[in-house]
Amino acid sequence: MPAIVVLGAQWGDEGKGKATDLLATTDPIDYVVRTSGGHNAGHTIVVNGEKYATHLLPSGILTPGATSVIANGVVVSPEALFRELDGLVARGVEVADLKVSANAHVIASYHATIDKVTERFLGKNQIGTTGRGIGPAYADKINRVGVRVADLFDEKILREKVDAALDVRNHLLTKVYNRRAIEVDAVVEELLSYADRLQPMVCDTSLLLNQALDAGQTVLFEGAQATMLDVDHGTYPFVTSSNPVAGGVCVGAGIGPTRIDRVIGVIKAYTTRVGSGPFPTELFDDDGVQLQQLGGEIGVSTGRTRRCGWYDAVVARYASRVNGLTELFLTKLDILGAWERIPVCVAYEIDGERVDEMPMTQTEFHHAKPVYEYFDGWMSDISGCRSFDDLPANAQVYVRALEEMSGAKIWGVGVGPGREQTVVVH
Ligand code: 2SA
Ligand code: GDP
Ligand code: MG
Repeated sequence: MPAIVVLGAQWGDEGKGKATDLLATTDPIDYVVRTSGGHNAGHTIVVNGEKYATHLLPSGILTPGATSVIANGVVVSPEALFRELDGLVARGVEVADLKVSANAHVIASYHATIDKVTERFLGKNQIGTTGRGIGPAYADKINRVGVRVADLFDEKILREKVDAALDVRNHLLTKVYNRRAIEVDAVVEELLSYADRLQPMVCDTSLLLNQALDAGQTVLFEGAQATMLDVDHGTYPFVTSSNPVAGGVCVGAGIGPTRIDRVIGVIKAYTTRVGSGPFPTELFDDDGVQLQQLGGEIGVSTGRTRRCGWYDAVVARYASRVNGLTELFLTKLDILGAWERIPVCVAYEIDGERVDEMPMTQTEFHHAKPVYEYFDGWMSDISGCRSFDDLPANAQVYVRALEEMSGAKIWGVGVGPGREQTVVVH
């Protein structure tokens, strides 16, 4: 199976890091690749009880023998990149080989400044971004005034590009937001300070990955954020500024769609979301608080509390459809061991009508009320289960029911954060 995509099927934090790590340690993987987003991601991996978090780096950085790749679709903060690498090295981790695309766009500190100022300006309409400068960096890219990794190696070109980018930004900052202008010299100096260390990692990652696939090597594309945060297919405008869906992998890595063999959607046995935006199954009662606490639902990058709700099969079916999922990996089933009765959203009621698929407009989605079906809980600790047959009968029924209503086969179930706490279903 040469090309495998792992992506988020809900609003993020489904356990993509764990799924990637699991795949990379059970089968030999040659490359682990990030294709979208930046250091707004937070992927947790637990190995032998030790917890690691990756943000900009692919989780594969912890897998000996695999080369990690940050491909063209990613927005790269060199400061965050080296901080993360140094943090892992300081913990004694032997970091894998890392390649960075010459075409990836660069996040400078002013992007984070603009991100935060814009959020403050939006007030109650704010997106709830991670404040990492992701949106402003993608905006520069689309406005064709972005700085790319390759530009860091030619000071003259770098200065021209920063100058062009700040032209518009400074007008907005000084005239609309009433802030000080950002100085070209300071940005150029900041970015140049990373150039020497970055240069040996930089290459044409599209060529590298296509050659690897031609040679029959295995490439794992690790998603960041998730389907419902996709700028085209998510709950716009409450989304991130990239395409975390499967189609985004081709654009973000420079490979063709015919290359991809498996698309695995990672999905929690319940739902969480960080930041603003609609969330039909969100709970505002004790169940929500309990899911948040038992599930340890706190943002890996920003430490924000995640909003919690029941499993939403409409979202799951939508994710299966827009990503062409071949499989689902269901995580955190163990967390549901505390409930006697588990609701699952099977459809929505929108303005008095039952709707079985994701509604066409955001207005309808904002009005969607969950229609629940109820399942008997198993009221036990399943974190020690290692095969499907080990799971209590009610947990097996729950998994099979979710599979039936979610549009893709479930190949694995997470019963704890550890690499080994997994049940393979098929
Ligand atoms: P941004 O910063 O422009 O990408 O924010 C836009 C929206 O995307 C959401 N977003 C995320 N949602 C879940 N997890 C993310 N990563 C971190 C984690 C989040 C954290 O793994 O925990 O630490 O808070 C992530 N990154 C972006 C964001 O909440 C906005 O709704
Ligand atoms: P990602 O962004 O999709 O990689 O997910 P995060 O790392 O942000 O959040 C997922 C959290 O769930 C992490 O703390 C994981 O260690 C944890 N996790 C993943 N799978 C399981 C599971 O099956 N059970 C439990 N209890 N925790 C899990
Ligand atoms: Mg996360």
